[in-house]
Amino acid sequence: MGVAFISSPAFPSVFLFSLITVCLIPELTLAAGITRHYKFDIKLQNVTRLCHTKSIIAVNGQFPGPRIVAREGDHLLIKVVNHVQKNISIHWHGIRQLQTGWADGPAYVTQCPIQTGHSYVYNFTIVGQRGTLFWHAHISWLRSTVYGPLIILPKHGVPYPFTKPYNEVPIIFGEWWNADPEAVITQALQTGGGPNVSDAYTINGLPGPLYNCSAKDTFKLKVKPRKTYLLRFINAALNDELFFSIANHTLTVVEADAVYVKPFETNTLLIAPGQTTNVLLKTKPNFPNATFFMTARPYVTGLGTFDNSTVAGILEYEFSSKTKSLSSNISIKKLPLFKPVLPPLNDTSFATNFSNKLRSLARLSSLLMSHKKLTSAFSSQ
Ligand SMILES: *[C@@H]1O[C@H](CO)[C@@H](O)[C@H](O)[C@H]1NC(C)=O
Ligand SMILES: *[C@@H]1O[C@H](CO)[C@@H](O)[C@H](O)[C@H]1NC(C)=O
Ligand SMILES: *[C@@H]1O[C@H](CO)[C@@H](O)[C@H](O)[C@H]1NC(C)=O
Ligand SMILES: *[C@@H]1O[C@H](CO)[C@@H](O)[C@H](O)[C@H]1NC(C)=O
Ligand SMILES: *[C@@H]1O[C@H](CO)[C@@H](O)[C@H](O)[C@H]1NC(C)=O
Ligand SMILES: *[C@@H]1O[C@H](CO)[C@@H](O)[C@H](O)[C@H]1NC(C)=O
Ligand SMILES: *[C@@H]1O[C@H](CO)[C@@H](O)[C@H](O)[C@H]1NC(C)=O
Ligand SMILES: *[C@@H]1O[C@H](CO)[C@@H](O)[C@H](O)[C@H]1NC(C)=O
Ligand SMILES: *[C@@H]1O[C@H](CO)[C@@H](O)[C@H](O)[C@H]1NC(C)=O
Ligand SMILES: *[C@@H]1O[C@H](CO)[C@@H](O)[C@H](O)[C@H]1NC(C)=O
Ligand SMILES: *[C@@H]1O[C@H](CO)[C@@H](O)[C@H](O)[C@H]1NC(C)=O
Ligand SMILES: [Cu+2]
Repeated sequence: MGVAFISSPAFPSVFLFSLITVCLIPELTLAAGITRHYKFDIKLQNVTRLCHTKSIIAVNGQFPGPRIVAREGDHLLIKVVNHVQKNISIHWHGIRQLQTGWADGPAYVTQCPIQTGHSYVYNFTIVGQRGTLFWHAHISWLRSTVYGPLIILPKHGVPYPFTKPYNEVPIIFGEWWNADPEAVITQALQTGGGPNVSDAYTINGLPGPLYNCSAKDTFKLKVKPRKTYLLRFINAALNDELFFSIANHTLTVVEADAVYVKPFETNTLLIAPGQTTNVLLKTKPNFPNATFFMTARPYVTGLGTFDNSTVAGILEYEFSSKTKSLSSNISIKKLPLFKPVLPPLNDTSFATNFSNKLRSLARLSSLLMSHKKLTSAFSSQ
């Protein structure tokens, strides 16, 4: 839209610009958000995966950690209390931190880490962002267990620019090590070799039925037919880009990194570590007498060793009460029913295609959004 102003005659463009400035600024200042308070107690927690019980560092006894939910324009005050024998800091991944750089969180970059027995209050405002982001520890490899969703809803009264979802579900990818991840990175730094790879990928902390001793730790997404679900994807894996797909279902990408994108359909997502994306899932019109696998595994082209395993979760249609008895018979034992086909681990053409599409549609959408804002500001005069 900048181009349109430049190409119009000088006087009207100056006039239009000042008019827009006049009507946009009050909008920005009046829509002040509320202050939301959270407390994060960082403690040890026993967790068992793949038949290994470990003491991990976790927030408020939860793995993955608690959800932060706020609206665009809200202020967040998050008190982080460190009860463990490690220095720690929390990064609010993707938050722009306009004029609050010290609240960003990377240890030794924007702050000294929070030491054992100490606390720190992160104080920042969410400006001009809405969608899904996440938070995680930002020192050494503590982010392997210290992470959780940061959900930013649009301002009050502002709808999503897509079908209102029936339900919203965060889907967080992570990695699980049977060993202590701190020992893994310490060893790698000492030897100079690549760090040992993870033993599993996880969906919402659960490795799923394709790993040994893991079927009971499977993420299940229970859905009703003929509904639209908003899936809030977060890749909190340490270093791996991941392909993801749900058997027999198409996904519609509507947002990436807290920026709306012009919606596009795909059977497979590619999500880089640290990236987030919102996706609509339209469920089938009739209850299919089946469950569906959703799987993720990495996209890799390098030569080093990597975790090439596959995490699976299950998409399950909820039965009506009439068929309840049948529902109890559909168990993990009867799997697999339908499995998605993911691209080969080294499918660079898919990866390039997907990233280019995402980037160009995000740019297009932000142009359209700002154009819409300007025209509505103008027509309201
Ligand atoms: C974890 O398990 C160990 C060994 O069973 C136990 O001593 C410890 O208290 C547990 N820690 C927590 C936080 O529950
Ligand atoms: C913890 O942080 C303090 C302050 O930055 C530093 O002096 C200390 O060496 C750190 N401890 C460890 C184990 O890194
Ligand atoms: C948070 O920051 C705002 C603005 O910078 C300030 O007015 C407020 O007092 C701070 N709150 C706390 C609890 O530090
Ligand atoms: C890394 O893997 C090697 C080979 O399997 C093993 O000997 C070593 O103990 C592992 N390191 C850690 C920290 O688990
Ligand atoms: C699972 O266990 C079986 C039998 O113990 C073994 O052959 C197989 O390699 C294991 N699979 C994985 C993924 O660890
Ligand atoms: C799922 O897809 C497979 C392979 O394309 C097809 O054979 C099967 O009928 C589909 N099932 C459902 C319930 O859509
Ligand atoms: C649903 O599956 C059950 C168990 O596999 C089968 O007995 C039943 O006939 C199926 N119903 C339909 C409508 O396909
Ligand atoms: C995964 O990696 C292991 C160990 O490097 C290798 O033996 C196996 O063939 C690989 N599997 C796939 C599907 O690439
Ligand atoms: C469920 O399974 C049990 C035993 O496995 C069987 O007795 C029962 O008839 C099944 N119910 C349905 C509705 O298929
Ligand atoms: C991808 O890996 C396969 C083996 O799994 C290999 O045959 C193929 O050449 C690789 N493609 C690229 C572009 O590296
Ligand atoms: C790349 O995207 C184009 C346009 O969306 C599509 O026609 C083509 O099949 C895609 N190629 C791959 C390898 O996915
Ligand atoms: Cu981060």
